Amino acid sequence: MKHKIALLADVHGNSTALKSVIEDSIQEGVTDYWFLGDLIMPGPGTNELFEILNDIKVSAYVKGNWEDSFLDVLNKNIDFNNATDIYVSRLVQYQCENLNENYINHIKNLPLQLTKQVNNLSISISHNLQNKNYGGDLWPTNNQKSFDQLFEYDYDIAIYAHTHHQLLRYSSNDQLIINPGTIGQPFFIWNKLQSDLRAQYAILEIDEAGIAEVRFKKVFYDVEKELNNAVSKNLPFIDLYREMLETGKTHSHEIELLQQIIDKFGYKNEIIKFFKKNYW
Ligand SMILES: [Mn+2]
Repeated sequence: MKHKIALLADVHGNSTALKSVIEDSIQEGVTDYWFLGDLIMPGPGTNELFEILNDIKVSAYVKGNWEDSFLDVLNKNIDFNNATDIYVSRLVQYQCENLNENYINHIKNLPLQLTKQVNNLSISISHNLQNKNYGGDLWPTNNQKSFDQLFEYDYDIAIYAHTHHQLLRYSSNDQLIINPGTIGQPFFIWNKLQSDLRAQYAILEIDEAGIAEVRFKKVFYDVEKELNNAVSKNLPFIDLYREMLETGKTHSHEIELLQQIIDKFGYKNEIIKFFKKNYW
């Protein structure tokens, strides 16, 4: 039997980009969808993102580091004097004010890794490493040894995401590694590539003979529409979101800039109030 699987990852709250990718995948005649994590934040998307995944009957969803950041804030596992923690907490507050409880529970129950058997191929799906969904271990330019960590078990193919870079390479033993890139948050360090910030995904086709095709795609979406969506929903840190979508640049670790925004909008006090409510 022929399987045509769309590999989706790193939506980061961008429902406009996700919708464009789904439309493209339907035209491609995709038969299955796997999602590799980082669905929400910092963009404005909330329930509609989960509804889209339900509509397309996603058959795999593994937990990204942003889903874990979401859960860390729910567990109040944050430092009030750390600007990045306040940034993430304010985004989680936005989610909690919008997100249905069943979707919050969905996030709580996500696995770090899934194994799929397609025809005779064993395929591992994880956000980053199978037991670690954060960190820079699998950055595209890292050494072979880092990538070989994906094959502690005898998988034929390992699929990961997290680095927001489309990639195809092999393990030392010639097993296949695929990264479908990012739907909602593309960026490139090399200037000339940076100008193309279309939504990314990949299609993996497996037939009776084996791996028939791996195809990396880029899909246009309406950035203005997504930014208008963010404005209408009063997304916190919207200027950072705008800059990210327009230029690919992120500032979530620039403490001084974050602190200025936090002070300007009084976000720290909002977080303190939010934690007192404790309604999840
Ligand atoms: Mn990630």
